[in-house]
Amino acid sequence: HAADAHRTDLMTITRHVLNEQTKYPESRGDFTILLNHIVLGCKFVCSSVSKAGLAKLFGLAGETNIQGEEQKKLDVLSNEVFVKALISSGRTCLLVSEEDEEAIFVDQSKRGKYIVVFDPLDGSSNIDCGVSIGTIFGIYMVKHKDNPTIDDVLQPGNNLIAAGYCMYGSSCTLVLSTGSGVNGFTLDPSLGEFILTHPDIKIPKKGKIYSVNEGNAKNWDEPTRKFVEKCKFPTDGSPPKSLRYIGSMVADVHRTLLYGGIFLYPADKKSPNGKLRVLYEVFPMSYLMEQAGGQAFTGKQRALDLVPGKIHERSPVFLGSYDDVEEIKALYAAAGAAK
Ligand code: P6P
Repeated sequence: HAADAHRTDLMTITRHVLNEQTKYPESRGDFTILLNHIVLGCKFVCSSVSKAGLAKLFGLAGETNIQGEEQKKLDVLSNEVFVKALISSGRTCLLVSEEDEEAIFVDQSKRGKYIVVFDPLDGSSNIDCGVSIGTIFGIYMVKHKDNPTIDDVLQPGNNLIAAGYCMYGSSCTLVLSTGSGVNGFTLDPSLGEFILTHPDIKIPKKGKIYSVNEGNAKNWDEPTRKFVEKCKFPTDGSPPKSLRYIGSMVADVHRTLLYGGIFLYPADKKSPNGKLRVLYEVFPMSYLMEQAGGQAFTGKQRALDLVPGKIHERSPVFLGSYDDVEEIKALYAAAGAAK
């Protein structure tokens, strides 16, 4: 029976990616091995985050633990786990992490052909109050495996071959695209496996939610101000949009992907390039949005066309439902034309 098949025909993330790899007959499973090591990092973080509160209770997190060792903050610990897992996979040659000022060049003996950019624990300031946080990652192919350079990672988001995030919330959900659509997997702790729960995610063409930190409204530019005004006081007789802002990018983007709407982190007078980082926040989320039928815009151009000059560069970003992003693009175009 179909139901039984569903129960016994477990579509794990590994099996799903192996199926996708069959499209590339020459592939030797390197990507699958790389992904399995990213998944290992996500399982570790999921387990640690769910205990973070308890750890705090027992005075472990952020203070000296019973062995008198300085307990590392969770984002530092998560970063170490991801860096070690990625290097030990033997499939990477260059890593960029939100936690490390410099890019990490993998030793020749462990070098592979992939580059991974990642934020090991985005939104980590929300851990202590139990708000969902996440890991965000993007994967590029190196140009010359024997001589990876920093230029290999200063590529437009267009060149991403895969991107995803893992959200540590009421459940542990990993959302991934390898270039042919977006799929969501939920961790079954009893199996220790990510099981396909959200096949072929498509974002609604238009949404009823806008997601922005209204506390920055004083510093917004005209197009953003006008767009948010229209969300609250529509002029075409449509009902006002709802505001939902969690302040944790993975949670706000995941809700936008599933429910539709638009997520904005605009530039403002205080931060002319906005707050979010191009390589491991803007690019992976923009890639996922496009793969799910949405789009992502920087205020000046398509987000994935951006070419970063530095590995921790920031950019404004407007991403989500296709029609909603079109509206703010029109406002920026009008402002640009008006100049
Ligand atoms: P603000 C978390 O600190 C983060 O990097 C993203 O996860 C989140 O979207 C954003 O910053 C929230 O920033 O300025 O609204 O608190």
